[in-house]
Amino acid sequence: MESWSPIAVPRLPGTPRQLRLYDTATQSLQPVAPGRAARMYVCGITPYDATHLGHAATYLAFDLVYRFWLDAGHEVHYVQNVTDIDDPLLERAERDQDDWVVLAMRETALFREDMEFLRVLPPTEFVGAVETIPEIVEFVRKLLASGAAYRADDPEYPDVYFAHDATGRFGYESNYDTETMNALFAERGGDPERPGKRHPLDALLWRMARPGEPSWESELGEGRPGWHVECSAIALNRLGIGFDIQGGGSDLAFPHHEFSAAHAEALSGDEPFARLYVHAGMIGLNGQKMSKSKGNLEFVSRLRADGVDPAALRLALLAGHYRSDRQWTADLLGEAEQRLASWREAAALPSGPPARELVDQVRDHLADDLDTPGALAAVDAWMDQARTTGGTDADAPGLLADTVDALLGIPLHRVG
Ligand code: 5CA
Ligand code: ZN
Repeated sequence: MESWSPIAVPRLPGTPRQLRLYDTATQSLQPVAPGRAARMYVCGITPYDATHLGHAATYLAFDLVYRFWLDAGHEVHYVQNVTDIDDPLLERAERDQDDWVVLAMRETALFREDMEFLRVLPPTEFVGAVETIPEIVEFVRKLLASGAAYRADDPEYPDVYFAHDATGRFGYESNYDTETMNALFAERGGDPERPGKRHPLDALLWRMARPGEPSWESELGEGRPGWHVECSAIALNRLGIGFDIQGGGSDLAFPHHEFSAAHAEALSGDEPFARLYVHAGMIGLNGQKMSKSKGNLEFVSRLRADGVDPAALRLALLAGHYRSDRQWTADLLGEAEQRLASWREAAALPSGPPARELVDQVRDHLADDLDTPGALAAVDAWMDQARTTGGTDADAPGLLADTVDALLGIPLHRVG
């Protein structure tokens, strides 16, 4: 499907660094994309409601990876999906007496606007589940043929399931023990109790058509895809096995990323699906994880309608480390607005202290598992110096502005 509009990213002087990120599978910091091409897959939205600040924070984290890679001169191939057919979408459409296709189109359009507003760079490919059904069918067909998948023992609905242990290394990505896996599987869209499965942890690949549900004709029988296989097929077919980063929020570490990896590894006979599994922390509101099901939400579109400056919103979300679970508060936005005003003041000065070192300091912080609090503090320090002792470097304010624009996506010269 259509992505959103690209934006120009300034080029910076100096030498880029090697990015290191925390990898959930090895539970350690790992170098990222050592080669020239860099390939990333980030799990996209399920478009049944508007983009909230939790989604925004997660996409901002991977936007920083993208920006870091551009700075390092990589050729970036970034794929993001849209889960435009799945149970939560159908349930919301039913609840609101809405057409599920219209709901998905409307919320996806709003998401694009929200991403543009936040100056998130568009993925090179933005791909819906519905438009890839033929790919998914072929993927499932091959898994069935290889014995990694099987039909449920249910003559009425012989749904296709993935034998979770088909690769012999199930659990390597999330590192959870069996008890935790069982609990999270049940909590996050799994169906452990479904009769006819060979094992409670086996995951749905193809759901045969039920009366009243949308379905597609296929070699597998009329039906619709399961969730994990969607990301597995979209990523594998566009990025190939062993791409650099599989990303998303930490709520996707299990079962979603575990199964996406297992499906693709079983299909290709190769491993790993992704070199690194990178997870952003959960944003909460009023003491709980922000989630559509709990209804404790702050929407990007709402703040947009209130006239909030997108640069301030970015700064507010980047003030915390991407991996830490954190709470959203109005104070965060207030602090970010103040910080932005002082940065803009400095960028408008006719001269300042030399800023070449600052560029490298910001790069160093970001290279260290996207340490945005460190990067923001480095910019603050330059700012203080510019204001108190001043400086004679006439290029410095412009370089400062280019640095925060290119690496953090924060325009200091007001746009729009
Ligand atoms: N469509 C699937 C992924 S294939 C999905 O999880 N969609 S979603 O709309 O529920 O979430 C979109 C992205 O936002 C995912 O990466 C998810 O991990 C992330 N996310 C959801 N809630 C939060 C939150 N409260 N804080 C941070 N990230 C979140
Ligand atoms: Zn996904």
